[in-house]
Amino acid sequence: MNIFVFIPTYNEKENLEPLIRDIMKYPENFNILVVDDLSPDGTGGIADRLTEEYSGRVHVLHREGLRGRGYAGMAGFQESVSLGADAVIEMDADFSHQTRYLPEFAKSLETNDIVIGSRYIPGGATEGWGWNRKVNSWVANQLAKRILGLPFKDNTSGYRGFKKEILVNLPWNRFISPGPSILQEMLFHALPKNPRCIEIPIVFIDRTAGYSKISLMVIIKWIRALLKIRLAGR
Ligand SMILES: Nc1nc2c(ncn2[C@@H]2O[C@H](COP(=O)(O)OP(=O)(O)OP(=O)(O)O)[C@@H](O)[C@H]2O)c(=O)[nH]1
Ligand SMILES: [Mg+2]
Repeated sequence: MNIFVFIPTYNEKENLEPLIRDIMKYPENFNILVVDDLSPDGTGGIADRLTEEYSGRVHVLHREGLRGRGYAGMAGFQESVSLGADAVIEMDADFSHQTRYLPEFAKSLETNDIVIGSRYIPGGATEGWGWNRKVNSWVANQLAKRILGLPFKDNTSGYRGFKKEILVNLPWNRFISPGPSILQEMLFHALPKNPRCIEIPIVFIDRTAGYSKISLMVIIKWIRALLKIRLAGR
């Protein structure tokens, strides 16, 4: 199976090179697509250099115009499929999502359509979070469940895999998420077709380099976006 690891980046200059080198240690069928939104810190240039070094296995898309985790997601999944992916695993660039789980994701994708790296099933955990981050995450998970009816133990994880068949059938042209609500929007639109889903435990480690792009404004916009997704319906 041809796997693409899709990594959205915005100002991740400390993280991207070690992350790509780490993933390149996995078997040849693991490819990478970086989607960078013209990061002012030069992350895009680092991606370009590694694209040449690992020619054919590492790819980069430089997005122009409005930046956003949601826009990057729409571009990243569709571009991965056009580059020949049979399945796409998305992960953050900040090492919160450990690469050691990639083989298990790939294996689970052989018999499942959607694989979610879950912090909230036995064996899963978060490391390095204070109580406020834990409460925020719990509330976010509840909102995703109640507003959109998402059924997972971890509805806000950004470490997940999708089979190509799911991705090509999503109504991308109706997607409305500029930001992180794309994580929930994808599940909302994928679930009615009864995909085979599994959650696998992951230990999420708080980032040690770079900075989080999540702010109070991002959270408020995320909740508004969930409501809009629900109102727009399927
Ligand atoms: N292309 C692109 N990537 C983004 C954008 N915003 C965030 N990202 C990337 O999306 C991933 C998740 O962003 P983070 O800031 O780590 O947010 P998070 O992981 O939800 O929150 P933290 O746990 O606080 O780090 C990282 O790889 C970011 O670089 C954006 O506007 N465009
Ligand atoms: Mg992060």
